[in-house]
Amino acid sequence: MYEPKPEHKFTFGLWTVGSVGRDPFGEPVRQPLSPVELVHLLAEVGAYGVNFHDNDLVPIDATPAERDRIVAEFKKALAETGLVVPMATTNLFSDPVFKDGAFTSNDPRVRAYALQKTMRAIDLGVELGARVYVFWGGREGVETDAAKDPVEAIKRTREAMNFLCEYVLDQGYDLKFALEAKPNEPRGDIYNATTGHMLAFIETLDHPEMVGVNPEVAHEHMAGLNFLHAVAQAWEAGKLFHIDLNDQAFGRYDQDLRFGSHNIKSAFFLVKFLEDVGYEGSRHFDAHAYRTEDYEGVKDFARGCMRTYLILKEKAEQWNADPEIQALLAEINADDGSTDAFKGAYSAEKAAALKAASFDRVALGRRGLAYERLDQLTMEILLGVR
Ligand code: GLT
Ligand code: MN
Ligand code: MN
Repeated sequence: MYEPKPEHKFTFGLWTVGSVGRDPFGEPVRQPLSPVELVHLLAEVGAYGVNFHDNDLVPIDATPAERDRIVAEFKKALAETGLVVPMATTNLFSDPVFKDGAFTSNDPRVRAYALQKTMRAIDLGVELGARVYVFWGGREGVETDAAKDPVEAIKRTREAMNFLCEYVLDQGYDLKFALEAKPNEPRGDIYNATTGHMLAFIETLDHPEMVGVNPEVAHEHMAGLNFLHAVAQAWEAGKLFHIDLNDQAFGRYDQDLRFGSHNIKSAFFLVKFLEDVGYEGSRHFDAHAYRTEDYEGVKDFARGCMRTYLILKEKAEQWNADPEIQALLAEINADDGSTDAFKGAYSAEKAAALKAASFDRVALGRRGLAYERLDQLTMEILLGVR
């Protein structure tokens, strides 16, 4: 009943199911699997697609011949399993060369190398079918503001994005960029810390139409923010090009938990939003299994992400069809028409009429809104008793 199907567009990064469970305090707990093995694992659990960083697939020091062999094997695994590659990205954070950032590094040679690496990674992503290209600037930040001028950092990021947009246009690629914000980790503070920052930044680019966002549940939660509101703002602006689904306890380190495993109500309203508005992009799970798991546990993790999404999708349909909820919504949004004359665009006449109108402020303030009842009905649907 909750079986994943291609139309659900469930995708995983190679780095997600491929995580070997290394953390700042501990060594890997799982043997690494090859990209080909990971494609087969994802096919086994029913995923639709697989995404990757350049170096998840091709090691940073591979020769051109090695690259070609790896890419050919990967393409064969995709053909065998039917998996697609909707998104690709660049690793601009693991190698020591990026310890002070890539596009925002103080060293112009590092900035140039980051551009070169990204152009090559874009070529690789496009070769494998990617239509969305993600930028997550994990190292684009500081531990001390003595180190970098934050205005300069924004200018360097803009210069890089403008350069890469022109590169994509020049190549004739059908590719959109999606910028992914994160407030901190691995840097003390990362520039353009939230999806809201990114949305403002995008409008300053030479080709804003090519660039949107890739919001991630955990990253907005790390900033103490309401993820749904970030997603809704991106959607309303026509900028929701991709989404990273996972979970995260507020106030903790970067956890990347299985989707819906921690904040059930937030996950519910998120799924309901994506389904209600008809978001057509990938549902990408950027998370990893607990460090306690072997690869059977990794499959449980991946299946759990998709299954929870589909359960919440069904709950959203139930919520939308619930007569009592709908009656409450109708009451909440009722309009007696008494303010029709003031609605819409400004005119001097409207403003004058509105200034002269009288309102029963006390009565308006006394009205009960029944949100307690509405939320309890929501909880009862989620808890399975309704
Ligand atoms: C990294 C990060 C994610 C980003 C990935 C894309 S890599 O795991 O934690 O949030 O989406 O670069
Ligand atoms: Mn993350
Ligand atoms: Mn992510």
